[in-house]
Amino acid sequence: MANQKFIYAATTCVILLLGRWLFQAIQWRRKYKLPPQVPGIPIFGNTFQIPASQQGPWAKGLAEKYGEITWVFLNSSRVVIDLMERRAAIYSSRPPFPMTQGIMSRDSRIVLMPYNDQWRSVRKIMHQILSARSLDVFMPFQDLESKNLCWDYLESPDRWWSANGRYANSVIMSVVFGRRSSLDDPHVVELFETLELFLENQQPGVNLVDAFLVLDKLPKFLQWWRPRGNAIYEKTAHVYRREVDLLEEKIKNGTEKRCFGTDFLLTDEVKKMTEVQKLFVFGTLMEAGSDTSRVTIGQIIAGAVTSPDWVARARAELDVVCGHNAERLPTFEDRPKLKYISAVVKEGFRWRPNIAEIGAPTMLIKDDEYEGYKFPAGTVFTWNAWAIALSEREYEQPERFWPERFLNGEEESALKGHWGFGPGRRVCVGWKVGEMNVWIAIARLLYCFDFNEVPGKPIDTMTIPQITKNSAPFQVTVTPRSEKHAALVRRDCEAAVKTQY
Ligand code: HEM
Ligand SMILES: *[C@@H]1O[C@H](CO)[C@@H](O)[C@H](O)[C@H]1NC(C)=O
Ligand SMILES: CC(=O)N[C@H]1CO[C@H](CO)[C@@H](O)[C@@H]1O
Repeated sequence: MANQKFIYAATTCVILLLGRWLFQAIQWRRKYKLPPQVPGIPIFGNTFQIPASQQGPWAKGLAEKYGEITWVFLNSSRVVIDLMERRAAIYSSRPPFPMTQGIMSRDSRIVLMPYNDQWRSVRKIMHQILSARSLDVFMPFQDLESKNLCWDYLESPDRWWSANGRYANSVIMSVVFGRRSSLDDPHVVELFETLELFLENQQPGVNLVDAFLVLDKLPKFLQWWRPRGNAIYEKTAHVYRREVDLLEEKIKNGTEKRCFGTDFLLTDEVKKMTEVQKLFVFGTLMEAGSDTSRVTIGQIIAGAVTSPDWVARARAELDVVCGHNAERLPTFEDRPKLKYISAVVKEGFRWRPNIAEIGAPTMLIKDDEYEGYKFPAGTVFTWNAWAIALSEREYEQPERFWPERFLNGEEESALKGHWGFGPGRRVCVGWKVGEMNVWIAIARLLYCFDFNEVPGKPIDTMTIPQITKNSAPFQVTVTPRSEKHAALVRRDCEAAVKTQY
């Protein structure tokens, strides 16, 4: 009986709230002029029609059907530049996400923070460690860890995906915590699990309350998603806290290695933060710094397998610089002579936008007009990453992995010519570090290894899954280019594997 009463009360609340929301939505639509809307189920709009995965192709179809600006999706670079970059002052906030940001992140994940002082102060901290000035700090770690990566590809070719994850994670762990991570490190596995939980829950349509903010007004005990959100928060905080605790213990013991974390823990900024805010600064660096690089390296390998023509041209360049007989590994100093590799990396970021297939939503904070449309404050915008990257209006032969398109004198401007790191003021704060992670890894892997399709397991590059529970998103065989290349890896990479801190 009590149970029935509860359900009755909950249903009534939901109906009342949605009714009021619908009434307000109708009034609101009379006041503004919006681009064509996507037809959907009344009240629930498009939420239920957004597929749980493969949103990229879905959103591209949408963009083709409903014009240059849909309510949310900006489907050309021109419009992304006009709004999200030129008018960044009002297009850089985030809509509220009561589940993923509120409950799961205790309002402390920078990527979902509104455009406010809290965002500015966290962004500043991250910028200090990730910006161009600190590249000298990253480079030696990227050098060492990418040697370890080559070693793993040689010794455990079946675990190439875990090796990518270890590589990217170990670079950021070294800089932030002063410690390396090992292949199949359970802490790394768990970190990727918590990240995937976040990404999964961030998919449109997964959490009703994030699409219908009105549900957030339900009394807490009626919010059926809350216990699940709290459990995810606990798991996430535990994974972050474990690393921070370990570092603090080393500092207490006087056995720490100087790193970003040791400096950061002594700053005034950290003293102004709550414990949770502090954890999420560290946690975001670990998460954002690891997954994106492992995915991009994977995408480029998929590009190498499915269109080997460009690999031959990349190798020709590498061989001129490093020798035709596996004389030495490419290094960062070779960069001016390896323009083609820089173009390969840019093409990797463009070719199949990763993580943000449909961009990341930003919220307009002031009424605005653009090309005859009137947008109210609160409208949500996103750059339609997949649609733009694969549009013939933007790129010649967009579906082709074709590094030549970026051999245009701007090879070293990693942000130009694609939206892989996002637009405007919310642009990825770690773009330079991410780009260098991918660059040195790809230069060395292409020089030393062949990548081929596994017979009977062709790679469908349009549907490579983004959330894979720590297993490889596709299959590939990895073999050294020659016995000499294998010998080079053994000779030059073993010391890196043995290095400990
Ligand atoms: C290698 C490839 C990487 C790619 C493709 C990538 C991509 C992105 C994208 C698309 C966004 C959202 C941008 C927007 O909302 O407009 C983003 C944000 C962010 N990225 Fe990256 N990222 C990469 C590497 C990194 C690294 C290495 C770090 C840090 C160690 C990092 C930290 C962040 C942070 C903190 C944000 C949130 C920024 C904010 O909201 O102000 N990323 N990244
Ligand atoms: C710190 O010192 C204590 C006592 O000597 C020891 O048990 C602990 O393992 C040390 N912790 C670290 C992280 O080195
Ligand atoms: C890239 C893309 O899909 N562009 C479309 C954007 O919308 C206009 C209509 O306004 C279409 O003509 C484009 O094809």
